[in-house]
Amino acid sequence: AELVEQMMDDLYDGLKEEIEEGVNILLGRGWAPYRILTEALVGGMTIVGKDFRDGILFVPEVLLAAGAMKAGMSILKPLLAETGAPTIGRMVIGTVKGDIHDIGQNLVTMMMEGAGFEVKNIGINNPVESYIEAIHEFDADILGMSALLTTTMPYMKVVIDTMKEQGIRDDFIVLVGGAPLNEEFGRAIGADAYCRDAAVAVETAKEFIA
Ligand code: B1M
Repeated sequence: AELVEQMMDDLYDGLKEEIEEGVNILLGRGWAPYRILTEALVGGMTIVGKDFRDGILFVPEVLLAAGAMKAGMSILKPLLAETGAPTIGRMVIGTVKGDIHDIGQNLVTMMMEGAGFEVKNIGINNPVESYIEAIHEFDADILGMSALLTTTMPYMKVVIDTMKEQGIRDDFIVLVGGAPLNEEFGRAIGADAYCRDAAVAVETAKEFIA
């Protein structure tokens, strides 16, 4: 627990190598990769988020914290994907136009892959055309969209409305997520479900695929 607190501080300070070291130590102690992710890394980023909101941290510091988080995640990624689960579905995921936050959707990608989904992560700042091209090209069952800003989350509705216009809305399961969303928003824009976190995204995807 002391190490986890230290790692939260290190994440706050954007110390990439210390985070990598901490992840490896916890793995050595037998911690499950998912536990390390949620308790040390996401836990640390939550504190960063609060101080960012309160004007104590600024973009450059938060970028360093994000870099440290990504370094920790990349150690855990192969371990989460290593479950050997058979492929159960195909998903395209991306952050919406105007939004460059990608840590959450990278985490969702890792967890979905670990659960046996094939995932095409199309990155950040996606206009509707990119989503639609990707779901066709990848022959996806599921479209996942992520938004972290109250100003970008309405764009999810643009994507869903465009799918409706093209008559393809019901060919895909549409899941949405990101810190400012909630269930009501998901329903209002016509998504199939809102996913609070990566674990819920996996459970929800499995339910819809079954
Ligand atoms: Co930004 N930022 N940021 N930021 N940033 C927030 C989101 C903010 C809440 C911070 C704050 O004020 N407290 C705030 C938004 C306020 C609002 O809209 N009401 C904010 C702001 C204002 C901004 C800028 C405008 C700041 C500025 O420039 N003045 C700017 C906007 C840039 C843009 O996008 N156009 C900006 C920039 C940045 C950085 C570049 C510095 C950096 C991003 C780096 C990166 O992603 N590569 C950054 C960061 C790191 C954050 C916070 C601190 C952390 C986000 C994060 O990675 N969390 C964030 C504070 C916060 O969220 N409380 C903040 C960890 C991650 C694992 O959680 O992304 O929520 P999350 O994902 C979760 C779930 O939400 C869910 O599962 C994930 C795992 O459990 N989920 C999904 C997410 N997507 C899903 C998709 C699914 C399913 C589930 O599909 C099926």
